[in-house]
Amino acid sequence: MRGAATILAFVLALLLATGPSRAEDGYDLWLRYRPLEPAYAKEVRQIAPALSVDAPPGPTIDAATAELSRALGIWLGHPLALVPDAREALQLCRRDRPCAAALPTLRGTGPPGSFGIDRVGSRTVISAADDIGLLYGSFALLRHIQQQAPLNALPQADAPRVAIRMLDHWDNLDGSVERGYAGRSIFQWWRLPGYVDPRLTDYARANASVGINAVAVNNVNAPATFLTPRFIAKTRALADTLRPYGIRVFLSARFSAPRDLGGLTTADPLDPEVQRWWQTKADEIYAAIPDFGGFLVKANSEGQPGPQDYGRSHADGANMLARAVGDRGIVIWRAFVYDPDPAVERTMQAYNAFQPLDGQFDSNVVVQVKNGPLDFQPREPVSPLFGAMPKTQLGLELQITKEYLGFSTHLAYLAPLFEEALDTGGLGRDERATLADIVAGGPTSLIAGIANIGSDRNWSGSHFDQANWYAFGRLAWDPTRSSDAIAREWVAQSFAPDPVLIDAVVPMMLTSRQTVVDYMTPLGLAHLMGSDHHYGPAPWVDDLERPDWNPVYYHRADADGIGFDRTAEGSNALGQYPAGLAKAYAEEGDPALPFLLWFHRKRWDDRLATGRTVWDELVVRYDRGVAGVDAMALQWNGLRSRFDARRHGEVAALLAVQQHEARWWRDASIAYFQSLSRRPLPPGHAAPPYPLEWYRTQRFPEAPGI
Ligand code: BDP
Repeated sequence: MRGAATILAFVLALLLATGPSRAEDGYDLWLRYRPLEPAYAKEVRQIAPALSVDAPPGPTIDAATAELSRALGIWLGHPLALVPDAREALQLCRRDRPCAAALPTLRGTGPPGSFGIDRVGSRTVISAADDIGLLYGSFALLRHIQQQAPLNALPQADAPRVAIRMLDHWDNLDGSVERGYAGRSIFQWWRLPGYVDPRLTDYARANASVGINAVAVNNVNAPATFLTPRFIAKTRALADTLRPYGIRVFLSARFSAPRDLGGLTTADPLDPEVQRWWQTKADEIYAAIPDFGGFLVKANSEGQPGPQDYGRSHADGANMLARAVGDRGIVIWRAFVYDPDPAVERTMQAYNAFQPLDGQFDSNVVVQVKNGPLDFQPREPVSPLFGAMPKTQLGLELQITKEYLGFSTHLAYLAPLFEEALDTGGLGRDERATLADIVAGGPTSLIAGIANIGSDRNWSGSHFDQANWYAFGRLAWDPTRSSDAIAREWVAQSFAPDPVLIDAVVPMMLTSRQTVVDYMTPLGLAHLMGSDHHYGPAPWVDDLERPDWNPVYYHRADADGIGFDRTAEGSNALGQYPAGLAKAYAEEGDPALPFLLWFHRKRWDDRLATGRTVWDELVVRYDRGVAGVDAMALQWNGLRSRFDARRHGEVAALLAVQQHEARWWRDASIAYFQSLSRRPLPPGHAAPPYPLEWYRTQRFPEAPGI
């Protein structure tokens, strides 16, 4: 009878979960808490039949309790009971409480947010030194259960390796999102502070579930309006909503604010009045938001004001703001800058501007460097600044939104891109140190990602783009995690813990970024996208204001050959790297040739390690990219029965768009490069269906994200 009742309850739960009221629209992200296999559910009921809390009451404990109740309420088949007696219960145990005395080891001690999960007799104990550790531990337990991972593997401990794990929203005052492909901004500035969209609590839950603990809520290209009292009140409402989830709020600050708002005639960082203005402004913000994270600044870049307007250095500007903030927070100063002299090679400009300033930044300044020296391309070598500023706290900036990788229409799982950067070794004085080593550790260590989150029901514009938000958080917490392991846990939680499904989808995800590289920017090419909106191919563009904004600047193709000579004979950007890494980057013996045309100029007929000529290899790569998308679409369509209809159909529709656009990229690029190379296509490779002129005249003024 009991067995029958259990099965009935399971079937009912399944019906409830999959019925029309719970259609899978992606809103729940990876926090779906769907019914478990009956045998596994039974084990879960044994290890967590009720909840007991030994921690002082507070909003973060409430958040943990609410999350556990939400999930276990489904899995137990009845509401989770809160019990005072911890025997036979799941327990939240703060380590300064009596409950900790019985813990076998002090597992999970470490920086803020560290936690342990132990079985102690018949208790399951999530323990931590702070409330946020208890919340993170709760999410870790739920992640484990959602994957139906063995419960005897539960003793676990985890500690973040990076202190500040941050999302940068490029969200504007008017609700638009720069480089946003998932709808409007989730921050409804006009309705704040009176009305805070309940959706923001779900946003906070999702972030906390992967360890994200900081957000900059406005675009780096921000007007000073965000620093007015009206907007400080709005930001405070956001901070109050996010705080229980351990998330601190930052604001992008416009460097000219003392002039724009304060009526001063200058924003010179060495001017005492300017310094006073920022000090007063910082005090005003901290009075409203005591745990305000600090300022994020884009200065002297793409038209933004900065200290160089007054003949001062980036260090002068950053330190002035850092002193206004004091020990209450930090200043994140972006290294994405341009040299006023466009004759300086583009990829060398940030290094030239910042490396000489090493040692001049105050201790609460973090210099935030994009992963590559150019601009979030599908593939770039690592920025040479990493390792070259040992006396400066450097943070890593990644782009989660796919400005240059097909918006939210193309399937590209970005963890392999992030991982490729993080695993790069030979950057610092210690040859063995990787980028992950350089970035991790210390109280102001920072990894930031440009968010891909918007008002779309599914948050990220497509279901697979949720994986990039997820993977970013998991890697920011521990930059040594593998992209494969992250994909596996994401698929299990977001779709189902079904090994057949996981083994089919994960390889697809893992190759998807290389596929994009192949059909957009093969062999180390970069920046071939349409002007401004960056949608689609435009390798022919040569008329923009600065030479280094033009695609022709980057590929340098002509009748003789293609590629950018960045060796000692050329711009010598290679010289900005330590010798070992420079040698690896210049390597031409490996048939993968990831950076061939980034560092070398080649003649069309030069023979490569693949055995083909440069021209033939280029064509082969474009076609490999197209074939890669076709393979994904085929694989996905064959999996229909394993997925809910709605999400399967939405992904299939986007893959069809990607098939179309990959061909467009391939055809336009080949048509253009062939007009220069004048070589025939290798046998078996089809000619583009339209003449070059057709591709050149396509216009997309309505493309999103500008
Ligand atoms: C570029 C984007 C631009 C950003 C800029 C930045 O196209 O929208 O403002 O980066 O990072 O890639 O500041």
